[in-house]
Amino acid sequence: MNSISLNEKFAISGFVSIADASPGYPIIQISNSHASASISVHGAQVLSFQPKGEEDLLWVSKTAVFAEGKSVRGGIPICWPWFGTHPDAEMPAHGFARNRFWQLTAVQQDEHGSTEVMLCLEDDEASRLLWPHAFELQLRVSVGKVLSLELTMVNSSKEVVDLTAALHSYFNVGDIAGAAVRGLDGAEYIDALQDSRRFIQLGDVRFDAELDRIYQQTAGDEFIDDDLRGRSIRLQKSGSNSTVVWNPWIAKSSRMDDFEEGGYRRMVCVETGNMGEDVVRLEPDAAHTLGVTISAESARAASV
Ligand code: TA6
Repeated sequence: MNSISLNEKFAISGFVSIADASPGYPIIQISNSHASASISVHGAQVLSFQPKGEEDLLWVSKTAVFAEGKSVRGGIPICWPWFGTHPDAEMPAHGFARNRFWQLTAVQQDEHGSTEVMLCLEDDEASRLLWPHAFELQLRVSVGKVLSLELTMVNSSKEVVDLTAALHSYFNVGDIAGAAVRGLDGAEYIDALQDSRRFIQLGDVRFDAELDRIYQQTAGDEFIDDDLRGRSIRLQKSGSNSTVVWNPWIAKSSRMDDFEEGGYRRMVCVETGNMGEDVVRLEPDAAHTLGVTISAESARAASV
């Protein structure tokens, strides 16, 4: 993977350039009239999205590692073809798509001044050792006033496959004490910290300890309210009927070398996906698209 050749093929002067975060680890840097953003070709992982006049909506740990085989701690890792741990402990958590270099296939400016980036991943000998099926993944990212991601998964195999997946988004908050996730009131969730027992969400989700929940039957808009910054981040979903909310808090985050000290106070994961009972079953040659649109609005406007 060579950022020099990628630049020659895909750079757009004044809008898109590609440079290495570490040798052989290209990052796509985007700056247009609406926002700036960055996307690593490894894992097709959006790392930042900063609309003009806003602080970055995404969080990345200051001690994140940029190396093949491991997703960057933060941004929007892609969990596929399974979410969470695998029954076989030898298999990587959250699948393998986030741990590999993808192919950058297209970069363009659209008529509204947004920047579109397409990346894809197909099965190969290595992937088939982990998951014995032919597939094609395509991620379309649009960077404009809002950030849109569309992950299309194609079952190129001759078998019926069951998939779980997530756009595992880490959002930037001023301080976790003043953060809340709104839009899940009344939803049933599976609590990963209470032996996967089920509960009903009452009101907004607030944080005062480790929290790790899979909310089911959640297809509507969700909001991350950030009191300190006086803003809300709105999530509009497509192809998703489940949501994970996660904060590792002190003990769990301190056990992760790539999680900066105290970082748990400045982030919350609200993950758009097909998780828990929201399994995607694809017949041969069938496809599914999982999408999220992320935007910032002032908290006052959002509460109207
Ligand atoms: O989405 C929540 C979760 O499943 C947590 O249980 C935690 O494991 C988190 O994902 C991060 O997983 P990772 O493998 O990226 O450290």
